[in-house]
Amino acid sequence: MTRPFLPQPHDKFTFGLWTVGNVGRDPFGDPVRWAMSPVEIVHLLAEVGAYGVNFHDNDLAPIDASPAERDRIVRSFRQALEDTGLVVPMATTNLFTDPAFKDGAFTANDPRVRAYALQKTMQAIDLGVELGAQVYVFWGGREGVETDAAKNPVTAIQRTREAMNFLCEYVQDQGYDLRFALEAKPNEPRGDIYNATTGNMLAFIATLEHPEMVGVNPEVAHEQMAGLNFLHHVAQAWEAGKLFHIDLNDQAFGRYDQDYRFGAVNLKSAFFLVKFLEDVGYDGSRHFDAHAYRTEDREGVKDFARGCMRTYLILKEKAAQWNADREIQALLAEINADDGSTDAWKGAYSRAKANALKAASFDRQALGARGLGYERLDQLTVELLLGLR
Ligand code: GCO
Ligand code: MN
Ligand code: MN
Repeated sequence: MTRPFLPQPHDKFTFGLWTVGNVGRDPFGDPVRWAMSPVEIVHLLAEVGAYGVNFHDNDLAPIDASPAERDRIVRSFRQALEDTGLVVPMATTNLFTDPAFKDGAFTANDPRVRAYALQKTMQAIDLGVELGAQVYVFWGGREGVETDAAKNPVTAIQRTREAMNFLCEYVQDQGYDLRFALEAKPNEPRGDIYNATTGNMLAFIATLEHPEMVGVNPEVAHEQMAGLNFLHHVAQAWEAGKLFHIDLNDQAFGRYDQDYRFGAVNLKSAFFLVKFLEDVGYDGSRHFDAHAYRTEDREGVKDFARGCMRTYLILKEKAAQWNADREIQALLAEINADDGSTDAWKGAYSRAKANALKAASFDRQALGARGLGYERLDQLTVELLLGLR
């Protein structure tokens, strides 16, 4: 059980500056850890074996940094990347911390805030691309409301579309090789956030002027906090060719935004998620958007980061074991057995097929009486996860 499960570059494990750099502030308590500089964070991530580091514009340079200060910070960050070999696959904009964004950014009622948000995003895109990012994440942190008296939700959708169309054109105009990934979240920090689920985002993307440039960045905790099945959202995104990025963490249903270590709460869901990503051959970043418990010091933060990657790799091995397990596969074959008796009605519609199907007879009672063996299948899965197979 002490096998290393060492992360490799091809695993594409990434962390945000804001994740391992989280100082443990919460609505009730002050920071419990010293803030690390971006350079220190890069070295910590290299030490634990991560492949890449992502950032919000203001994780790197404070919002009020002078141009000279900003250049100095970017230079030292770039040097740290060179020294460690870490890459920057993704970047994003902080459109939620500053009080200017208290009513949202692209959906704010004040047109000056909306213009400022576009300006800030273009500058952050420039910075991200400069450091190598190929995916740009949009998480609508404060794009929402506490009261629907404040804003018509249709207006919010239209404003978001206008902003995304503008920014897609900006990227094309600059000749950047960059794709956008929209990240849904149902609530927190706003009472309700627009485009609350990955499914909402997928429907929204189809209404954009350059839908091919835009995909999603689903996050485990975000669907789970709404009581939804995260895997099903990821699967829909994948099937639509829109899984551009993924945020891995964990979360108990009905709680505050917990951002726990990957696999810390819902191990079985984490297993099926890893199995899905590996089975379909998802080759984007596995980004851990989580942070260490507030109880942890610097060593505990490393334990947290190593734990995220280690759990992923263990589950990946379990997935391979599941796929190779004779009993499980035999059950699956039985469950999916097809005696060919319905072949004549399969596939695309034709009037002849429809008429033949309408005339066919089925033994409804036999269909209903058949046991499917899912109890056994699930128990085998549980025992495999518990190390008994
Ligand atoms: C959250 C979000 C953020 C975003 C980040 C990158 O719940 O706060 O998950 O961590 O992922 O802003 O876009
Ligand atoms: Mn989150
Ligand atoms: Mn996230």
